[in-house]
Amino acid sequence: MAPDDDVAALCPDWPAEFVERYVAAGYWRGETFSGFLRQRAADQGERIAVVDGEARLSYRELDARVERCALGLYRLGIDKGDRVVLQLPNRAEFIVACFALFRLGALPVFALPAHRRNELEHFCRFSGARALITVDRFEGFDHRTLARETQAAVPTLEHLVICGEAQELVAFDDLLATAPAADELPAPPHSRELAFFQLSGGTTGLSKLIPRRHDDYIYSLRGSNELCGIDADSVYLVSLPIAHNFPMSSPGFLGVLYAGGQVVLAPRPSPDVCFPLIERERVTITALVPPLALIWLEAASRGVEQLASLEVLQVGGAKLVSEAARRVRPTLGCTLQQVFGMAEGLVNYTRLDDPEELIIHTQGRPISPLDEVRIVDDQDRDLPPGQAGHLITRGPYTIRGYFNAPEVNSASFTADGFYRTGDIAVRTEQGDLIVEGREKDQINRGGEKIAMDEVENVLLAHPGVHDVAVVGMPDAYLGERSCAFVVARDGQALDKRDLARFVRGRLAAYKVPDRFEFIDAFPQSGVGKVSRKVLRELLKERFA
Ligand code: OOB
Repeated sequence: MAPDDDVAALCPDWPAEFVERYVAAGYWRGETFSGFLRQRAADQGERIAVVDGEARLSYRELDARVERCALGLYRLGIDKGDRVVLQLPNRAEFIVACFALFRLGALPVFALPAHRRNELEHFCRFSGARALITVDRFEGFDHRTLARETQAAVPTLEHLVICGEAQELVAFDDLLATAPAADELPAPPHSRELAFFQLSGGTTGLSKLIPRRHDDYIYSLRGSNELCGIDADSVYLVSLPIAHNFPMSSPGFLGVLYAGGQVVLAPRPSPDVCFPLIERERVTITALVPPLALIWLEAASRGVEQLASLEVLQVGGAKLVSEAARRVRPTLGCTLQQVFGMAEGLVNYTRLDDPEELIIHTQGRPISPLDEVRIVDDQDRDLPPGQAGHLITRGPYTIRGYFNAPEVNSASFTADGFYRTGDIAVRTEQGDLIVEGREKDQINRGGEKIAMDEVENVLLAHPGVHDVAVVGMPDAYLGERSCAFVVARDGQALDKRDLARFVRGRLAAYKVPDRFEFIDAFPQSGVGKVSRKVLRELLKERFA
């Protein structure tokens, strides 16, 4: 799409009656991201906002950097409504770039550092991005080269901005050279306007873009802060990749900045990095996916003195088994908070003062009294408490549709605007939710989502592959891993390592199948569709 297409027109909005309802309830208050940062800088400018390694930025310094960065981007040609793909690890530059784009009304598209050629190209092309902001190298990978390759493939992509060694490209630090004069920046955006795009985990092929607005997202921050006990004295450690919706908004770094608290950035989520940071910065709360929680529990059993300040450990993104949930308080000495959320909106939390058994066995309740959560059967009829069914939802921070995807939208949303989450859940008599499973064609690998057909489509492009089907297999540590069943072309001998390398060059490493199984032909489930169910059975047999 062309950069000057009207993006807003391609993002379904809430009907007027719902806008009125959410405004009347006091949920949508007309605040914007750059507006609240400005306010915090005015109210408590000398307090520390962000800690990145040895660098400590006060609210005043953060706001000043954001203004400079906004001017730098504006002079480069980035203006209101322009999409900018942001692919940065957990560094202060992420937060600066993010708020600078918010200030301009330009729209960040939040890629993860793990994303590779196919994904990045898709985000840039599909959003019609004018710029990509990335890093020189991260975890041994050369992002600068990936940026150049992406630019060669996507005509709209005019600018590449690099954090670190930029070579001939635009250096992020150079963007910060000049402080803007009073009227040098354009008017800030309105709270009802688009603020950014999150990425969907994806169930069919490539990730969809999730349009979020200032009003709805900031409401979810405020609601989360209240339920997570966040205030100006909170210190939040960003352990997970910062661009993901969980560490961004539940309450995440944005919630904590909204409250005037302190955000500490961890370059990696491992205990050897995070435990010393928790001790040094007196961290009070952080968020993990279940496999990392298991690693932290294991590490903490060798001593938890470093974690003395930690009050809350949030775990979400995938189901935490109750045996692990039960170990959190005795082992880490803090309260567990289960978080069942989605980038499309709805977030559920166990409450900090819930009875321990609820915290261990449920995935909590929605943020908002105006979250409408229904558990329905195959005909969308409501089911009583205790009965498992499809979870569908609408509310003051759940989107009404993906960006530029009318067909997907008609399948993923009901006619009256409920989002079909693809999750199978039960609601207890008391209103707590328990996630029982999933109906969507997706593998949840320890919180990282894999759309099976995205991986299949990549493998189908391999010259030796005739056909392929990817299925999930249960795993004690990750919850699920992926297995690709491959039919070779004309009896060719295929090498598993070569297939893995083929996928790794194109997609995020977590999407590379954990296992490859060769098979002569696929079991069919009628109408020529591969039966994943039969393949999963086959996997069980081969494992046994
Ligand atoms: C979070 O967001 P996404 O968009 O990566 O994934 C959403 C999906 C949910 O539909 C569900 O299938 C699964 O991830 N999920 C859980 C879960 N939390 C998420 N399944 C079982 N138990 C949980 N606690 O993953 C996300 C976004 C914001 C906050 C937290 C997680």
